[in-house]
Amino acid sequence: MAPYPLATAGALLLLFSFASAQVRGDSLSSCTQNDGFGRYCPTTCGVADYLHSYMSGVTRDLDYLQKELETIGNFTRGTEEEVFYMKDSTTAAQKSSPGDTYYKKSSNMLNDVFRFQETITAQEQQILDLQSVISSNERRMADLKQLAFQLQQKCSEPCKDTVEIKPTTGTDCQDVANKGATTSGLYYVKPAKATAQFLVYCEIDGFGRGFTVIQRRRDGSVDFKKDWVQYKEGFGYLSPDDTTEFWLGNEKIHLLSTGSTMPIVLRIELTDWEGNKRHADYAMFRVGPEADMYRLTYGYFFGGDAGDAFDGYDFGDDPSDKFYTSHNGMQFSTYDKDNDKYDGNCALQDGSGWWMNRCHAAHLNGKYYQGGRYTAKDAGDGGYDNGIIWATWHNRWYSMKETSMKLIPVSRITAGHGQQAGAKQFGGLGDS
Ligand SMILES: [Ca+2]
Repeated sequence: MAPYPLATAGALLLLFSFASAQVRGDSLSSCTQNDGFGRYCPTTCGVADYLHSYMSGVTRDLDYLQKELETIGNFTRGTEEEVFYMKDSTTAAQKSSPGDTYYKKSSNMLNDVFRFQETITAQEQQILDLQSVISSNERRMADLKQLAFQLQQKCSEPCKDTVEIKPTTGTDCQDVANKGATTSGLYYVKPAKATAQFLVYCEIDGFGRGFTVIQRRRDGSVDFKKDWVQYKEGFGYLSPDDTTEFWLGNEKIHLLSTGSTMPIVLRIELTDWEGNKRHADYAMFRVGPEADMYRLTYGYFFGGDAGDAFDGYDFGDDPSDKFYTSHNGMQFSTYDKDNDKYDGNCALQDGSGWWMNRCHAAHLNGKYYQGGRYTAKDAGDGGYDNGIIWATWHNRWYSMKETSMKLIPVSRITAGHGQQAGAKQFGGLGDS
């Protein structure tokens, strides 16, 4: 701050000089201007005039100088304040910043806290997941409880599933019909050679015809892949209203087809997936005894719009196709009893029991295919044509929707249609 008082002192000195000149009575305004200050001996007036001529400039300079000094002074104070602030800040920072060890410790602790937080979040998610599993299990348990409750209620009710078995009996269904039975249903029959009566479904129509049904397919509810004993004894379910699938059994079929002195007709009825119905009849149908492996024989194709598939079918693969797919004279085969004419095992390949040749053009115990059409891929293992086949109607990769095989004495087959027994034309008969 030293320059400030010095400048002030200088200015005061100059002013004092001018004042002194005036005080001595010299009029500054009347003094003749003299350029050469050293050329003449200066008078008080002359000096005063000289000084006066420079005064305003000097005053300006002094004012400027003073302002500069003031600015510098202000600036310096600001800088000092900055420095003090910085010092204070440094001190404060020094005071507030912890020692290295504590800093490390606390940051470690912070990291631990973060880790714990993460763990807790993960565990919370796990808990949520477990809770959802628990509630889903609870729902399932509630469903099961409900189901168990329903079952319990059903079981506590007395069984309503009674089957009416008609009182009339006979050697077969035609005999039953002959004795006056007029409605279809379950009847006991006892063929001539049978040692005991057994239950059959009789289809009795308005013409007094009694068909003994030996096979029924209608919805695929029964698996026809069965062994020798099962085919011998029969399987599936007999129902009084023709709503179930079954194979009556080779032994019973043998007894029914050989017990009568009257020639028997095997009627085959087929329904495809478009709703079309066709049939085929075989006269003098017989199934031999078990000793002859329930061999199938028939006298001749009696007729029917489904065609004579039992006689084989020329699939076009080989000239021998028709011969090797015929069925008359074939023994019965199951997957566990191979009586076919093939090196392999037709019944095993096709998963059924049937009068296999090498192998078949008719195969009514085949695998049930919903919708009818199927491929080698659908057939699985080996891709054999293993559906419910009647090749003279739908030759390949087509499985029937419904089939039935029924027996009736040849004398009754044309009843009610004004045709003589043995007539070969058979369009649309007997679809009851
Ligand atoms: Ca074989």
